[in-house]
Amino acid sequence: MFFQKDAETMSRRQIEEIQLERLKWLVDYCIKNIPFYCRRLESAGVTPEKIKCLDDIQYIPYTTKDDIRDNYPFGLFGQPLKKIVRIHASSGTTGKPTVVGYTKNDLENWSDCMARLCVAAGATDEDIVQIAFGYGLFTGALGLHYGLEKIGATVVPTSSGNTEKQIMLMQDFQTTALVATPSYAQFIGETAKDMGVIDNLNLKLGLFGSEGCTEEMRGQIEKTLGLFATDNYGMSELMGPGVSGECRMRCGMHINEDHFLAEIIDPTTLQVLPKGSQGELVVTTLTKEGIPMLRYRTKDITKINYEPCECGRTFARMDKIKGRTDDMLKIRGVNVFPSQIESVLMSFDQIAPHYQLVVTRENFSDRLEVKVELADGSLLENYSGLETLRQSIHHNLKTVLGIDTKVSIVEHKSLERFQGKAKRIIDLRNS
Ligand code: DLL
Repeated sequence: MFFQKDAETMSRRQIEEIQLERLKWLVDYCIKNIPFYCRRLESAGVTPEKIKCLDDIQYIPYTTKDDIRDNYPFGLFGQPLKKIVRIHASSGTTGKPTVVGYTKNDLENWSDCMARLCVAAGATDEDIVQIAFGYGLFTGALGLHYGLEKIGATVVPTSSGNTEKQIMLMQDFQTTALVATPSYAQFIGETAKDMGVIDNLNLKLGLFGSEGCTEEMRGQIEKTLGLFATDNYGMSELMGPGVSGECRMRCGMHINEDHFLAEIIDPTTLQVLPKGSQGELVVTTLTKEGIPMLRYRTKDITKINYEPCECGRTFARMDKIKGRTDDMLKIRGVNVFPSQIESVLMSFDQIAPHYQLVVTRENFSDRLEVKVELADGSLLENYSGLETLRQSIHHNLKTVLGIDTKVSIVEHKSLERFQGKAKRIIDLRNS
């Protein structure tokens, strides 16, 4: 099933032709409408005429989150506020949020992009969908909301939180699809089990995203909630959700390539890497008017496969996000991605899918503590069982990461649960 079959099954040549035409339009649009880009492009000697093929994108300088912050709040908007019909923002960990604006055309394109990915995931007009992303400045909830309405699904905008009520409605409405972060979906499953109502749920599909989730973690959530889950990727600066998402084959997230041009670069040398390499994802928005992005550095690590997919879609597929260049932990010089740790932990039945990573520095040396939570109380009184478990986790982590960690086992339900994106890393090295 397709939402816009003609676009979603174009040949590679057609995709590239559209991308080139739109890229030239974009450069012209940015020069005419956004003084910041006009200056940048002028000093790099870039004009629309200079863009003769897609590789010429390399003449265009990268844009970063700092550029958006430096132009806070509306400095990078391509249209006067009169033409901006919606504003969203992403909460940074420090300082001012990153503010983004949408024209009417942008909202139309956004809901089309989202509708494509929802249909690719298997959603239909028969679905009753509970949206458990937080509504508000975060793009997740309204992004999915309009896409799902567009395909005729029945949208229930519960927002995040109030988990028991969420579960009550899920039973009463016989909700068939859940939109949430994987960590919140996991918490909903745990709560429904505790309430003794997990078997009353009628969920079939999970449209998850906005944070990383290993295959192992996804498998656990699917088992608990009895659904099939797809991963969806996006970011506020680029649009929100709707940039890419998995189809039923689940072999990569299809990028809406007629709206986004993706490149992979080496985050250190900033060189564009050959097709198929792993590196930092850089995205150029090809149709956005509100706040277009030229070669935006996402800091997300992935790789892109350009082979057509068995589902019939021809849009390239990006791998699950391996991590971010800035949440990659450097422990005694070794790069460690939280997703590697999650994969190891998920292979142990005795522990729950909740963990916390605490990094400290002692005597000028980094120390990584991995706190894991017991799945239930059965091992609590069994000291030697606990010690054997701790040693096996320690051993497997060492094999995968190549470094020593301190493994601490804590009681069931003692680690924090999340209603939005999980925050599992506590880095105390600079405090
Ligand atoms: O998280 C947009 C979104 C909402 C995507 C709902 C999917 C579903 P931001 O809050 O701006 O936007 O955060 C963007 O979240 O750079 C990634 O690091 C991370 N991220 C988003 N989706 C995924 C995913 C939304 N599927 C940042 N897997 C991005 C891993 C993800 N990380």
